[in-house]
Amino acid sequence: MSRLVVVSNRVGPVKDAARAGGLAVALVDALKARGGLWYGWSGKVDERGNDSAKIEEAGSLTLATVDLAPEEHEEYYNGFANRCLWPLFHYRIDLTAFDRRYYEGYRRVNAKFARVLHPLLKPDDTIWVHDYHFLAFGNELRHMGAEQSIGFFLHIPFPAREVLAALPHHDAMVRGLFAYDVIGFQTERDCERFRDYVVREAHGSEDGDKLHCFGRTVTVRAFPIGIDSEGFAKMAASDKDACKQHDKVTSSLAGRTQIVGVDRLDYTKGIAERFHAYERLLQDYPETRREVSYLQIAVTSRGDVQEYREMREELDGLSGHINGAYGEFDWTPLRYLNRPMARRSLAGLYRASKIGLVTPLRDGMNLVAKEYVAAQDPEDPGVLVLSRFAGASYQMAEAIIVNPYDIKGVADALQIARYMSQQERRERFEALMGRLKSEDVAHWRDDFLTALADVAERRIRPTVS
Ligand code: GDG
Repeated sequence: MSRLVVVSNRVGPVKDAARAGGLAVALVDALKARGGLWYGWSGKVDERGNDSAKIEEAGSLTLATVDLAPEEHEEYYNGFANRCLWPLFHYRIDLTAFDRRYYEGYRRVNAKFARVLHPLLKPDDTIWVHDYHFLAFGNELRHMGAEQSIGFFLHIPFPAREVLAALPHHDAMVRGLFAYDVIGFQTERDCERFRDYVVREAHGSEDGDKLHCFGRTVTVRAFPIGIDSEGFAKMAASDKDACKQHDKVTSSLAGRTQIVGVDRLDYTKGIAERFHAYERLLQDYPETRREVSYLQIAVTSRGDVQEYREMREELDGLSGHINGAYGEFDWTPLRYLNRPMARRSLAGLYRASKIGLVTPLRDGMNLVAKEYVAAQDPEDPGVLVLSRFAGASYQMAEAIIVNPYDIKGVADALQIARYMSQQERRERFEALMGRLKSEDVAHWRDDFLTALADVAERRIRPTVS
């Protein structure tokens, strides 16, 4: 079997992969099984922004990382990736920074990553590139003569044609993607939007799961990412820290129903709308007061981007308002925490919460929805309230599916969840959990790598544009 090379913006952790979550575990497992190289940014910003990789051996796998210079970090990471592609691909054109400097920096850094990796490659390596930080990476590698099989997986949504067209360099970007052999998306909807762009905007043609355009052919398919469902369920039910957290939360609730939300603090996650919906529940159904408790964990991310600072202020204001207006000396309606929680404790927290509230305005997949279900007690499971705009909704129809913009609709869904019978909860849980098990993270990884291997077998070596 050929060596696997994984390319992602951040590398690792390897030692503590189980603490970091399913994706790290899945990649580490595959890298260990085949012997592999994990390559990306070191997370360090260094004046010199070195042009060579730091190599570390971690058992049977190798880690290779590169530092970024301050200007590269600003233009590639904070700039084009997080202030342009992230908002645009999540339909927030209003927050998108269309700055040519960012685009040029992104291209330069993608080329630098390719230049540093190229001499480390072996002729029969299989290369798997992850996410929106590296849209241009495959094309840069091809220009350097790389002939290996290269697959790309996009973790975030692919936007509608008209939205993508707002990006000044959209055509060059999509053309660059055709350097890959397989392009994987989270959902069939993302594939449809990509095909629509290629056929109507770039005048390509489709043939099953193949797309022909720019003189090249790529395989385009949905590979919905999963979690380690069985491992997570086991952790929630029997890990010492998880059980401790579960018991602590349960006793602090004193019989109240807990609603839980867990998100990276990001404007795509719809946290403000969720706070409004919770307030609407307390308003429209006064009997819920003192009977429910909402815990929102929102860990700060990308704190040096202005839009994130503004959102934080808005959420601080809203949570203060809800607690001020509805709280009582012995009841805090909303507990809003910005500190991260250990993964094991998180599993116990999910299990102690009768309602999981996952209402992003747009999300590639959303792993929290899957973790919440996997953590439930099969005999007496909680209810998932899930946004229709999360990729996860296509695999999780037995959740209560909501429109996160419809504040009243979400409040009503919470009320339905509160009163759902145990039998209905169990039926929904069994259907959801069955699918989580068969479509877990190992399935996702193996499915993608098999698709890439199939193409490699039949492939004519691509030419560069
Ligand atoms: C991108 C896409 C796609 C959160 N708070 C804590 C904590 N978390 C963990 C969760 C979950 C992960 O972070 C978040 O994953 P999501 O899928 O919800 O969201 P993104 O970070 O936006 O991820 C997304 C994903 O890539 C994978 O393809 O699903 O659509 O946007 O695992 O549990 N973990 C711990 N403490 C916390 O406080 N330990």
